[in-house]
Amino acid sequence: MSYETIIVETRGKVGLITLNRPKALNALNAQVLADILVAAKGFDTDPGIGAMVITGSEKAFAAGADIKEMQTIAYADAYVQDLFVGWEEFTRTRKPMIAAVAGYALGGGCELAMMCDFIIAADTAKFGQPEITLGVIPGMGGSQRLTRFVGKSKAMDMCLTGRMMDAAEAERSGLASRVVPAGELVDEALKAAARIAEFSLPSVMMAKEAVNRAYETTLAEGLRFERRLFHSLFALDDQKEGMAAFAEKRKPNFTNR
Ligand code: CO8
Repeated sequence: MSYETIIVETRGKVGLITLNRPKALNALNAQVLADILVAAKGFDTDPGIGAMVITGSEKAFAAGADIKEMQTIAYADAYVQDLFVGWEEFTRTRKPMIAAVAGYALGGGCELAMMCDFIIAADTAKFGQPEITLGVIPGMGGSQRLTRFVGKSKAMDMCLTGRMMDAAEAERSGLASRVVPAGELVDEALKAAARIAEFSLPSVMMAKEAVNRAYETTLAEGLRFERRLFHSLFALDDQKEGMAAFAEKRKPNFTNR
């Protein structure tokens, strides 16, 4: 499979997607969406892959939706085509997806990072929702996901002033799970993904599903959902293996069954 706008590699059990439109600071156009969806779906259905990483360049994770592609779109077309709805498919990826962010993650770039399961930021990362400076607002979840990540006050600040948040502030406010030196970003993200990929895939996928449910439901419903998933894990060989390995003081040999 050849891609126009991304580089796709596997590192052991980890799928790595690197945005590759350097001249446009990895701005997200229709081709980037098409390429990312094919790559992510391919990894999601590949039994040899346990987790994924998506990253950009040193200068930019992604500087937003492609402004030049967007600027002439008519309202009727935006509405009828449900502009950007395709990105929802990316969020249906079932295996863990880590965003490894260096440099600019602006607008759609910040939104793409937030669509991933967690964000590891380089100390050079800059997050922002600058759409207001273009006469629009976030269009792919920024006003909703950023608010859930960092709370109303900071989300309002970001969406209304269009200011950027540096890596330290992003970690402090819960947007990034950790900050690492820029030169170690991809290795650190790959290491985290490789660790996840060593665990039992069904339990990893259920953990992701359970945490995501916290965003969509009440606490009582979420707790019931978690408990049912937890119970169902006792039907797996991997639960028996994981607990036997602990008792026998050895490494578990998970079979994803
Ligand atoms: N779209 C298209 N081209 C871009 C974009 C973009 N978002 N960002 C940068 N580029 C291009 C520039 O036009 C320039 O191209 P050229 O050399 O042909 O002029 C090249 O990338 C390099 O950029 P700069 O020369 O501007 O580089 P600087 O280092 O001077 O500045 C910045 C870097 C600060 C990141 C600056 O490029 C910038 O402000 N970019 C725009 C950021 C922005 O406003 N992003 C929000 C876009 S709107 C949006 O994302 C709506 C979200 C809706 C949902 C999206 C779903 C994915």
